[in-house]
Order: sequence, then C-alpha cells, then structure tokens
Amino acid sequence: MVASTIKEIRLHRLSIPLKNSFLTHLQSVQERESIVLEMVEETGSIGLGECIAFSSPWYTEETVQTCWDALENWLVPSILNQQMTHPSTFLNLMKHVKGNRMAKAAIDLAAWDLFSKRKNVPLWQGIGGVRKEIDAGIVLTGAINESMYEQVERAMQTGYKRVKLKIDETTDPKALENLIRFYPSILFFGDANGLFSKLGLNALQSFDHVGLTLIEQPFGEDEWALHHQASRRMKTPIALDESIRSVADVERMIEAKAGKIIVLKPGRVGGISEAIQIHDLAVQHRIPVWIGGMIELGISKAHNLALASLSQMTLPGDFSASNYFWHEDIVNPTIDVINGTITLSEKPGIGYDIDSKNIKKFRIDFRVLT
Ligand code: OSB
Ligand code: MG
Repeated sequence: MVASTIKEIRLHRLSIPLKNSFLTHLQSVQERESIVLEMVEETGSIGLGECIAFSSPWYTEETVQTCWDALENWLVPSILNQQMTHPSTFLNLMKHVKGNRMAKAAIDLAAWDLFSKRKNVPLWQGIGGVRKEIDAGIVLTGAINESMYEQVERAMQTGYKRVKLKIDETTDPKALENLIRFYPSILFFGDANGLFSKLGLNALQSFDHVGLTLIEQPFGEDEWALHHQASRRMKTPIALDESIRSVADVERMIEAKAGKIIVLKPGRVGGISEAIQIHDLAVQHRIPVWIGGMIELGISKAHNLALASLSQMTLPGDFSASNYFWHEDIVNPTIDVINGTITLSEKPGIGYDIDSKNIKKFRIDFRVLT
C-alpha cells in the first residue's frame, strides 16, 4: 500500500454547552471543552481524531490544556512529514514522550481513520468487527425520584437496552432496587466513580442485592486490593473503569483478581491500537468488555462504535445519540439511535465527517501545524 506523508495537522479547540449539566459526586460538567484533530496527508485525504480529556483534572490527570501542549510541542512535530505505513508507525514515533496517553490517542484515532480510508474500508471492518448493529445505552445521574422514573421510561421507549446510574452518597439501595424491579427488560449498571473509598466495603455490599448487572469502579483507580475483596465477597460483578489506563493495568486486574469486567475507554488508554490489544487480552481470558463514554463528541464516539463491533464487546456500552448530550454535535451525519441500536456506516474510515459550520461555531482556539 502507498505510504503517504502527513503534511498538516489541524487542532481545533472547542467548547460546547451540554443540554443538561452532568452531575456526579466528583464534578458537575456544564460546558464540554474538547480537541478535534485533523490529520491531512499528501493525497488530501483526512483522518479524524478527538481528545477526550476534560478541562480540569477531576477524572484523569491529563486535561485539555496538557493535551493541547503535548500535541503542539511534542507529539505533532514528531509525526509531521513522516510516512505512515500503519498507525503503529506513529505510536513508535511518539515513544520518546512519556505518558500523555489521552493526547496520543487523538493522533492514534486519526491515524486509524486515515489508514482505513486509504484501504477503502470502514474502520469497524478493518479491525475485524463482527457486528453492524451496536446496542445503545445511556447514563443517568441524580436522585431516584419521579423524574428518574420518567427518564428511564423515555429511555425504554427509545429502545435503549441499558441504563447506567451514577451512585452517590444519597443513593438509597432500596429505592434503586425498586426502580430496577420496575423495569425488568432494561439492564442497570451502577457507576460509583470511586465513591466507596470513603464509604467503605460494607456500604458497597448494601448494593449487592439490588439487581445491578455490574458495579463500576467502587474504589479508587489504584485500590486493587479493595477491588479484589469486593470481587470475592460480592455476587454483583465488579467492572473497572478508571483503573484501566493501559494493557498493563488489565494484566494487573487479572493478576490481582480485582474485577470481572473491563470498561474500555479508547481515548484514555492511548487510542485504538492499545484498545485492540486490551480487547485481545480479554478474549484470551474470557473477560467481558464494554466501551465507556466520556461525554464526548461524535468523532470519538464514532471510533468507539467501531471498536464496539469486536467480538468480546458483550455488554452495551455508553452509546447515546448525538442529541442526548448536545443540541448540536460536530459530526455529519449525526449519530442516531433507532430501535435501540446504532448502525455502523459502510463508508470508509469512521463513517462520519466533521460539520465545518458547527466546528467554527464552537471553536475557541485553532492551530495549523505544518
Ligand atoms: O465514569 O464513566 C464514567 C463521564 C465523564 C467521566 C467519567 C464517566 C462518565 C460517564 C459518561 O459516565 C457516560 C457517557 O458518556 O455516556
Ligand atoms: Mg465510569
């Protein structure tokens, strides 16, 4: 295959208001800042990537600003004017930069989009995807009250297969159990975002019999031993999200028997390449995987959708429609949920283009690096 040179990288820094603020025990997000990366090769073909770090380090160490700096000063200069024969070419060229996985992911995602466009195949087919319909799932936050029932009702009518509920100090296990019983056809995941580090294992165990399909990240990202204890004592499977930053973390999870399910966030582990390695390791160990969301825009979501077509992605991921978080997304077409699924595109690459009008509308900074 022709190896073409990357002659330009465009970085768009965006700021987009959410329809409703996203509230967890850690942070409230009203405005989503993000970086969209366009990788332009000699032929004029363009690969798209997105960086999913947040404005402040409440969820990961990296932020939009650290990623912006890493991309502009270190990562983009090391791949510009280089030939890419495979996305791994760029991973190797970026090896001299430690960490910065979320920044590197933006490049790796764009490289995979470009690579599949070159091969003229949809990304999901290029990586060996086995399904074309991806089950949709939403996340709901807030108290379990009448409004929560209405939101679950609406989700069910849209066909969503699964609801992920954020657990916080005020979540009453009994109220949660009643809600779950009321909607037997929907899967309920509980996401604790490390809350039980302060509440303790006993408090966590009070959620063991409420009917959750899994409990996501009860303890801190490095609390392997606590996750192991919870996994041993509880019948509800423990899924690890924040703890999974790399293949090495998955190896550690397996060795420490710290969790039974992997929540994979490609934009956090360093991109598609690392995500595929994690998937393949999960196949070997028969560990279910699902793709987690980051309140991201359509570019990252499109990459996530492609990965969700892999064989071991056996649980519905964080796949909501473009209009769930956003008045306007930045992709064309928008990502739509029909009868509870999102159909993967037959177009080469990720199957979505950027909506230039909306990119300009939400843009707060811009760099063209050559
Ligand atoms: O823990 O999964 C999480 C959003 C921001 C940071 C962390 C998490 C989340 C979500 C979003 O739960 C889910 C989605 O984007 O659909
Ligand atoms: Mg989570």
